[in-house]
Amino acid sequence: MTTVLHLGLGNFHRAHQAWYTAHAPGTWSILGVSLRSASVRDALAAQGWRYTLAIKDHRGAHYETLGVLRGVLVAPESPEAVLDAVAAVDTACVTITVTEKGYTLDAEGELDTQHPDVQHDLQNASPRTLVGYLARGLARRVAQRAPAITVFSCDNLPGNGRKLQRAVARFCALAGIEVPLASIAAFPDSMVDRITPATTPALEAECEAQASGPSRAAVETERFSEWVIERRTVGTVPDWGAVGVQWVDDVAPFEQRKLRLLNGTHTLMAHLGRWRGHTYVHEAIADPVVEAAVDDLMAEAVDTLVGTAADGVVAYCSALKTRYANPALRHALAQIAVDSSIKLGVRVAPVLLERAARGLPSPACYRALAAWVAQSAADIAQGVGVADPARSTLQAALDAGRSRNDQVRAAVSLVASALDTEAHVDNVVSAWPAPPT
Ligand code: CS2
Repeated sequence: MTTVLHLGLGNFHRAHQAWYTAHAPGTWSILGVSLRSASVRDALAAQGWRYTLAIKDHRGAHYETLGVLRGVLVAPESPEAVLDAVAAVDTACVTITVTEKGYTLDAEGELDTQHPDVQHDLQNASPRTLVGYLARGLARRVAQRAPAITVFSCDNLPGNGRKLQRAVARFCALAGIEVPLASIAAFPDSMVDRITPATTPALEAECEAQASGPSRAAVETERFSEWVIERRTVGTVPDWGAVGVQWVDDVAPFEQRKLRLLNGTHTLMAHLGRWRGHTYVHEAIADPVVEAAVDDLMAEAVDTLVGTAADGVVAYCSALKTRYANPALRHALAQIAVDSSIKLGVRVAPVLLERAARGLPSPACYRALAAWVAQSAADIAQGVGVADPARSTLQAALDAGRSRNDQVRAAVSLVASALDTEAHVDNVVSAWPAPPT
């Protein structure tokens, strides 16, 4: 048995990398680590770590039971076991899905040394952050003379593997941990794609009624799936290529296309869609106002794609809209809206800034930013609040007593400091969404 250690056992992992690993040739199993809560571990433990994946498209649903997990560790309960797992000879490679904020990076994409959890981890042997676990776990791996491993970053960040490697190296330097990082681990970049809503009681009830496998912690996803990984590995890794993974020399064009077209329009819909009274993606894309805004943002993003990234982009955009319209998935806009101050910084701001540098106007990018500020202000005014790492700053920025210009200036500076110049602020204010009728 050969183990893939996975850090961040959310739905996306269970729909994506776990599916590829379950279908890869050979006998692979996954040891999952939840970095925060015990709830998924508890649900999965009660059913022998098996779970149902409901794969859905316009034609209907197909239920698959995945038995690839062999256990789950909850990091806050057993940090030592997690460090041991990073170091274990049996651990062939590591995959990671911890969301953008889990990388604890600053606006420049470097380790955020001011982050309270990073500061905690620099001083303490029991980590709280992904970077702390990797740095201390890899040090243990070196001490045990275990072979080098590949760490696959699978989150929506440009240059995700490289960023993680730099963050771990910086952490080691600051913590005085001596790890020859380049010889103990490889950190390839990767682009991952599969739309995966959060689990709901309705999905569990549906699986209970329709599927033959267990129903708790079931995951629903679309049929479409893509994983493009930089060909830069050490040690043993599953033959994911046999089940559809593309190994390439440069992931950047794939990740740029996906982040700017899919994720950018997702974040736009998350705010403009809710502003217009919608709850789910398939409802938002059926609204002509939202659809037009999506088309415009795609067109602005397409202008920034060059070389391989631009290949087949018209078909790519049209396939995206079919995926959004998938009526079988209940993909909540509120789920996508989470952490928007970070997401906009990698999904929309680069398009806007590249276009501005070329003297091109970007009304659709401004519309996306305006929809975010407007809907976030509405959420705060209604007492719903915003789920965002910059929550307190954002709440203060969007205080109802401030002028719209001041609100926008303070909010967009959280996304990228280059956006708080007056020209951008005025353009965002002018792109304010019309009140829903
Ligand atoms: C979404 C992504 O929640 C979000 O921010 O944009 O999770 C998106 O569904 C995936 O990247 C699709 O691969």
